[in-house]
Amino acid sequence: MSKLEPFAESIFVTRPVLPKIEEVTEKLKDIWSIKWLTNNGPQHYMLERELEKYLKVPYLSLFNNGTIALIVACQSLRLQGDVITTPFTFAATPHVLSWNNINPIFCDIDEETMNIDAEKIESMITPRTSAILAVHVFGTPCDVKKIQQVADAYGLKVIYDAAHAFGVEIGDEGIGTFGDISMFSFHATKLYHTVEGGALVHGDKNLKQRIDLLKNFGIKNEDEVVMSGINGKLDEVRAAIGRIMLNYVEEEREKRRKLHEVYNEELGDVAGIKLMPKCGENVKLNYQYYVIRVDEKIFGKSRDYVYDELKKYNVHTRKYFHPLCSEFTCYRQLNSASVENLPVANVVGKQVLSLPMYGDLAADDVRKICRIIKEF
Ligand code: T4K
Repeated sequence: MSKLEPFAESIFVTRPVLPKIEEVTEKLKDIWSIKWLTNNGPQHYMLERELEKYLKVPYLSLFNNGTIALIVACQSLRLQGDVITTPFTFAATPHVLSWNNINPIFCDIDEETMNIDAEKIESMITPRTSAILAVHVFGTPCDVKKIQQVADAYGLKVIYDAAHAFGVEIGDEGIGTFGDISMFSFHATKLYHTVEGGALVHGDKNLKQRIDLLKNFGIKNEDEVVMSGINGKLDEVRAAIGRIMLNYVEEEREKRRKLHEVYNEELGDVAGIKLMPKCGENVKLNYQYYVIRVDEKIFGKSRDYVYDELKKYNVHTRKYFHPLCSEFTCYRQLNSASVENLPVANVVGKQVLSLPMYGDLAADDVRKICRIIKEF
């Protein structure tokens, strides 16, 4: 260990943004006064409209979490057979496919963006392929143009897992306007949250009707159940918290942008540490995560060494996304899960490390974390 002292209190990879408690109790009074707790109440209705505006999308349906939302997205587009996706993502992404009896087909990732390699998708398409499920990993937009071109050429649907990409824009367009459907997660660890929650967004009015039926057991009215749905509803308390949280999101984004700058300054010239990809000036990012890649050959220490040693300083980083989904016991027998098929993902998965990133983190603490890393 170096001369630097461990942090007195644990520094986690992230901390949730919390609204003032008085604001929450104020909103709770509204809910209490009308005794409407869930099932399409006024908070739910208003949050849907407010989020449509904020995310610049035509239609939005709220959900109780992002995973159920993504399961419903597959159902709403009647996907079947195989869906091409990335192994470099959270477990939820391939799991929603297998929960729909769809086979995930893993495609390798781009070395720079860590998103699905759009150039490789075409070679994975077979007559069984029904869609592409791509992820805007760490909020970096996928190559949406190329993905749409491939999808159009083969008549495939495109779903974006935009769990990390709340508020990201390309040009002036919300990230949720690309593909057939996008999913946002509003989990407590996200830039914007409703404690637990999520949403599907798209541009098709009929699809909204179908999605809203699917998330409410398929109940059309008191006399008719028209499809086999699920309970994906977001309750009024969390919808109310979501409405409050919308007032916090820009301030939080700006705080994180500044912390990104501090990390970039401190780690920018460290040999063997690769920073997050640079996006073009037309991309508005959300700075939700700060992720580095440790190249052991150049840095001299492995990612796992950095992770373990930082813990001794009370800094709790995360290896998002290790293991790769293709390494999970439930998927590793798939042909597409082989290391030969996923050479880039298998290297990146051993290098990535998510460093602490949340608005309340002090810039001096970021500098100290970087000094610790540099001393390794
Ligand atoms: N697709 C993608 C690409 C995703 O990343 C995710 C979720 C989904 C789909 C599914 O969306 P949801 O169904 O979750 O809406 C966390 C989140 O639980 C998960 O939402 C997220 N991705 C994933 C990347 O991260 P864990 O297991 O790493 O979280 P956990 O509990 O270890 O929390 C991380 C750190 O945050 C803790 O060390 C401390 C801090 N924390 C966490 C919680 C929950 C707090 O300070 N307070 C808290 O309340 O999965």
